Amino acid sequence: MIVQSVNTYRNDYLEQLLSGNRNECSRIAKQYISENPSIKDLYEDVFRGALYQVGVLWETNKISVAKEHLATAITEGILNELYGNLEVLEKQNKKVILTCVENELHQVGIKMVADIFEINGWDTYFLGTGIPVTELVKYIKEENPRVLAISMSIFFNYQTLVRMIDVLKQEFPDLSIILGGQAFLHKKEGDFKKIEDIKYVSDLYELDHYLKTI
Ligand code: B12
Repeated sequence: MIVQSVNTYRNDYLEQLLSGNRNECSRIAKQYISENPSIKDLYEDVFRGALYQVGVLWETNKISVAKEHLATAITEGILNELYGNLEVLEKQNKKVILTCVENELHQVGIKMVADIFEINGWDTYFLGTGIPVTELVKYIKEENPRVLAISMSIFFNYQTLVRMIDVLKQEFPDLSIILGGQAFLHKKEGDFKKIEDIKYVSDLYELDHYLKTI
């Protein structure tokens, strides 16, 4: 039973993020979890919701770039802090590598994705941003993962993603690749024609379902 509403949590969290109060943000996150022990809800409703708000405030010049950086850094710090307390299901003996399309700098979402794999008993290899595809290919050969998860936030990176997928499909025809990120959120018919055969997963709830199927 959630005593406070999710909106209250999100607004409080956002307010503390913008004041740069990391301790208070951490307290809010822990209080939320004690009332509703769902990491997915915390990540989606509180963290993602607050960071999307940060994006709107930044885009409309209501907050500075410094505040946006601070908000992101605090949230990443809290993800790391919570990581040690994640309740993990039985180990699956399956590996996933997680990364972003080349040139992409947004890594918070894919970091959350890594945690959901982790909770589901997977061994996760989170590479973050800035991995050239040649290096990724080498690493996949070393680790031989069951799944490769790629995030893309900026639609501008689409052609890079297409080239990346071409290389990966040639090198690893049997590798399961999944895609996600807000570049796909407002997709219209035909936008992603060249990668239509690659599985797209919209959020952490859908990811959880997907993980029950493989
Ligand atoms: C923080 C931030 C940054 C930071 C990122 C730092 C970091 N360590 O990640 C920095 C400062 C680097 C940055 C830079 C830029 N940013 Co920025 N940024 C943001 C901000 C405020 C938050 C991003 C975030 O963490 N969101 C929260 C996460 C949890 O959400 P998410 O990524 O969508 O992830 C969720 C799902 O999509 C899904 N998911 C994501 N990936 C994957 C992958 C898989 C496999 C799966 C299953 C699911 C999945 O899971 C998550 C949970 O549900 C957003 C605002 C916003 N709306 O998000 C703008 C935003 C994304 N940025 C934007 C822009 C324009 C830029 C810049 C171009 C600005 C500039 N002029 O330089 C650059 C581009 C840099 C680059 N080459 O990538 C725009 C993008 C608009 C668009 N869609 O084209 C946004 C929306 C801001 C805005 N309103 O204008 N940014």
